[in-house]
Formats: sequence, C-alpha cells, structure tokens
Amino acid sequence: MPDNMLDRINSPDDMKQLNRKEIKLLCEEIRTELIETVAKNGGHLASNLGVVELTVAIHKAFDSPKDKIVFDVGHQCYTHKILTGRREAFKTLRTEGGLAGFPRPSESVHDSFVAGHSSTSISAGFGISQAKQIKKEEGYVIIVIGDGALTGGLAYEALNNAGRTQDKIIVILNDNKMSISQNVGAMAKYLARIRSKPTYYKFKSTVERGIRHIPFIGKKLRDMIFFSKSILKNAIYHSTIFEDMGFSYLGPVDGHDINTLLSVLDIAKRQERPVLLHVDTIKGKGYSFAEENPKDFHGVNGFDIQTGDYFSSVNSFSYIFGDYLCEMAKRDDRICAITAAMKSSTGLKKFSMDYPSRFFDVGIAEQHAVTFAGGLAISGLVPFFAVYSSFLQRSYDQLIHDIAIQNLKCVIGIDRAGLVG
Ligand SMILES: Cc1ncc(C[n+]2csc(CCOP(=O)(O)OP(=O)(O)O)c2C)c(N)n1
Repeated sequence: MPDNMLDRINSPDDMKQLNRKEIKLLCEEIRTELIETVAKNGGHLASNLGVVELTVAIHKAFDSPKDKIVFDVGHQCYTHKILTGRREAFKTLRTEGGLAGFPRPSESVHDSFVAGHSSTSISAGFGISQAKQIKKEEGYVIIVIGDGALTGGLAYEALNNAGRTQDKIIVILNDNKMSISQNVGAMAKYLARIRSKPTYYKFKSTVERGIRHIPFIGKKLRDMIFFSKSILKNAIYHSTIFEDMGFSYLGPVDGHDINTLLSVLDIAKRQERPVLLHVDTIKGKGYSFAEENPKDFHGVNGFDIQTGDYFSSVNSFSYIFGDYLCEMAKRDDRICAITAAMKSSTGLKKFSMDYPSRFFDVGIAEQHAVTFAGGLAISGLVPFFAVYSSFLQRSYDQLIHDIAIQNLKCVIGIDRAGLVG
C-alpha cells in the first residue's frame, strides 16, 4: 500500500479516485516535490507553486489527453508533468537528457503544444479546437494563460478570432498580479478592478438562479439576458471586456480552493461557447521565501530550502550594460530605455529608478517595443531596447519596416545571443 498520495498517481486517471481530503494532501506533496527538485536543479519555482491546485483541479475535472491542456509560456507545467506519469523523471528536470522545463509533445501525449515564448496559448488552443471540429473529435481545450502573458498582442488576436465561435475552449486566466516583476499596463489595472469585486461571480450566479426560477419564462428570460448584448444585461452583470468579445466570463475565484475550482470548472464545461475563467492566485504560494519575493524566485539556479538563499550574479553582462546606460543617460537626456517585462534580467532596474520618466516597461510586447522605439526616435530621442535575442525574434518585421527602412537611430541591446550555459 503506497504511503503517500503521489505514489498512487501514475496517470491523470488515478486522480479521479481521490476524495477532497486526499486531493489536499496531494497538493502538499506536490509542493514539497517542486521545492526540493528546483532547489537542486534550478527552474521556475514561484510560477509553479502558484498553480498546484489549479493544475490538480484541471486534471480532476477533465480527461487528458482527449481534452487538451495548453500552457502559455509553459514554465508553469511542472505539476502537470508530475501528474502525467513523469514523477520519477521529474528528478531529472532540466538536466542533460532529462525532463524538459517546458511542455514537449515529444515527451508525453499529455503535452499538447511546445511553449517557451509568451502569449501563444489561445492561438494554439483555438487551432486545436477547430481541428477537433473538422476531425469530429470530442473534447475540450483548456488554456492556462498568466496575466503577464495576456499583455502580449498575440493573445488579443486569438481572443478576437475565437470569440465569434461556439467552441468548447476554456481560457483560464491565472491572475497572480505578476509578470516576472509586478505586471504593468492598462490591462493589469483592469484586472485589479475586477478582482476588487470578489462578489461578482457569486452575484452573477445568484441573479442567474433567481431569474431561472421565475415560473414558465425563467429559463427563456435568463437565456435572453445572458446571450444578448443588451443594456439590461450590462446593468445586471456589469459585462467584462471578455464577455463583450464573445466569451462567457466566470470569476474571479480563489485559485487555491480546490472545491471552488472544481465547481466553477463544472460550470465552465456546461457553457455552449468559449469561456474565460478568471482565477486569483498567489505566485510562490506555500514557500514563504517565494511568496515574499516572487520576482527572484521566478527562475532560480538552485537555492537553500531552509534559508531561501539563492545564487545571484551582480556582475553579469546585463548589469554592466545597465550601469553604463545610466552613465550615458546622465550626460544625454535624449536617452530612453525600454523593456518588454524584463526590467531586472536585462539590467535596467537601476535606470528605471534613476530616470523613471525616460523608462518604459511595455509588457510582454516585443513587437510594440520596437515600433514604439521608432516613434521615440523619429521625435529626436535615443531609445535603447534591452531584450533577450530569443524574444527579439518576434520583432523582425518591426526592425526592418519601422526602424531600418526609415533609418532611425534606435539601439537594440541584445542579450543571451549565442550559447547560454
Ligand atoms: C515573447 C516572450 N517575452 C518574454 C518572455 C520571458 N518571460 C517568461 S515568463 C514571463 C512572465 C510571465 O508572466 P505570467 O504570464 O503572468 O506568468 P507567471 O510567471 O506570473 O505565472 C516573461 C516575461 C517570454 N517567455 N516570451
């Protein structure tokens, strides 16, 4: 007889047998496994600790691989890997020949799509869903996207495209208020406004239930209000941007409460159109050092579990670049700095504090960052965009069309180009 919960889980089907108390224990064991492995091997700790209950609830409520789960960025897929037959292999996370730190369809049938670069999940998930329809295959597509990833334009192109359909896609917005650093921008503010009304979802279902129980016309009336874009509906439901785009909005709900998650996933399954489920989570949940400092525990090279001490380099190429830029900015007030949600890791933290009016965190939006730099440059300023080479791939068209053809003076500080140890 296995003496812990994890020993019983060799595939998502094994989850179905567990009761609520056992699920709670399972979540605790998963957290321990995540902390111990990442402390040794390095990896994305805080993001993974934040989605333990969510991932367990998804696997309990749905049937992978018939139902497809698509993770945005993919750095938060560790619990998913542990629950889908890769618990032993998890010890080899990010080692040579070992388990990948991101979803890899070549590794498991439960990994639906390769990820790494942000904001792709809704596009990929919608494609998978449309293919299911053409091939007459059953099943849901569950998409897990963070509030940081939702700052990328690609996500809106996909919402715009999917919102006009009746596809069974459930977009789960994992809102932990953080990108790598604090999430910024108008959408972050908008989500904060929704979160500040925790009674919204409850109120909505109470209203719905109330209307449905009016004799004879209740259900019809409820459908009429719910599926219309009427002023009446807005007055009752305070419709969100997601509803206005054709999604059924559910939330915000506590992303660490398994019972709530299971109930709301059940409601999501019964909608006859795409759903956006807004889930409120804590980045780093369950490990005090990561909860207090989610930015530094976003990605770590290993750490001491007892003290929370982690290795950090203060003299990297990026820091030297950032310091030098501050020196230059002192002499030249045309100099501006731009980051796409990576202020610290690209070395721009000091600049952001010394010159806040000339510093721009544009969100995970590399294409916008380059064209925005073009706008600054054509107006006589000297923008520096600091970016990892891999993410700059997003901006090839903007580099050519919006910078090079116009001969604009923009400096692109390209980090992590070439081999990275
Ligand atoms: C195109 C692109 N730019 C930058 C990154 C680097 N990056 C990895 S995770 C992350 C933050 C993601 O935030 P969120 O989606 O909210 O997930 P969380 O880690 O908070 O769970 C960033 C900026 C990336 N993966 N892809």
